[in-house]
Amino acid sequence: NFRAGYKQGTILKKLCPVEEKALEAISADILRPYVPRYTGVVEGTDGEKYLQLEDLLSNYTLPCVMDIKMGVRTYLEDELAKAREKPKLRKDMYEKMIQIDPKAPTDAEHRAKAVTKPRYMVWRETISSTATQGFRIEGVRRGDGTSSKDFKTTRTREQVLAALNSFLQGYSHAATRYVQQLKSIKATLETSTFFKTHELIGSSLLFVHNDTSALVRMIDFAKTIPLPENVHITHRSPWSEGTHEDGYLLGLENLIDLFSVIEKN
Ligand code: 4IP
Ligand code: ADP
Ligand code: MN
Repeated sequence: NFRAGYKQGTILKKLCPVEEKALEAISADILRPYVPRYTGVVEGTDGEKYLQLEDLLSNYTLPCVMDIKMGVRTYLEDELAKAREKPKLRKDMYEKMIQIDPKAPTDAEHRAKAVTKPRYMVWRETISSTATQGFRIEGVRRGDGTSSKDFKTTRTREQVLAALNSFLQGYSHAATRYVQQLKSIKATLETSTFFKTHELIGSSLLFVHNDTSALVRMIDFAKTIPLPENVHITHRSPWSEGTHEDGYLLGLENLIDLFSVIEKN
């Protein structure tokens, strides 16, 4: 999905029209400083189209990196409707499910050796912190170059706090900077036209730090879509089908709270 950019300080991400539209809208919104700079569509050496984005890691050698997926819901309402009309059975998702918990599928799902996408996505949301806290840790890369995606069952506040503490271990300056930047992001979201008019599904916050600096940026707008006309969301209330609520602010507030706890220790 990603390749090295042609220009120093940029990377290329495989073009997705939904994400292209979102990045264009963000370029004209007050959210712009909190998103990697977007400098248009370019063709890769493979002939495919790519979004040219600021490389958030270009000023760092061996940075610590953490991807946190935001929101209480990770699939589009559209995907739910499609799965109901024309259920598509996913063997790959069944396999991912039993690798984590062999008892998770129902008897019928075991017989089919397959599950639908919403079924898998909802299950992932409930075994992680997504459903209750509005975010989940997707992966981290540590300063020693090792990385881990082993957070699928990191669910409770205590478990998340332990994982965040471990990410920040040895970088005592970073927690304060993260708290400050998350608070600016929250304040900006609360007045952003883009945020008012879109639901943000499957979008992440990317945390990057080393010994001397730390940054947080909003990334991944492949499932960030305009809200239907006359639909307004709080980004905080629980979701039920038709509301389009995404839980982004709920997750952001919980994250600010957790980083504040770490900052004070
Ligand atoms: C993945 O599940 C992630 O949720 C992907 O989202 C999602 O892609 C995949 O759906 C799903 O299989 P695991 O993380 O448990 O492996 P992301 O790319 O944001 O991490 P979408 O396209 O929904 O974002 P499929 O349908 O692409 O397999
Ligand atoms: P996908 O839609 O394939 O999930 P994302 O946009 O979520 O892609 O990015 C996946 C990973 O790539 C992130 O977790 C991060 O580590 C890295 N990444 C994404 N955007 C950038 C960027 N602008 N600069 C540096 N790394 C990035
Ligand atoms: Mn992603």
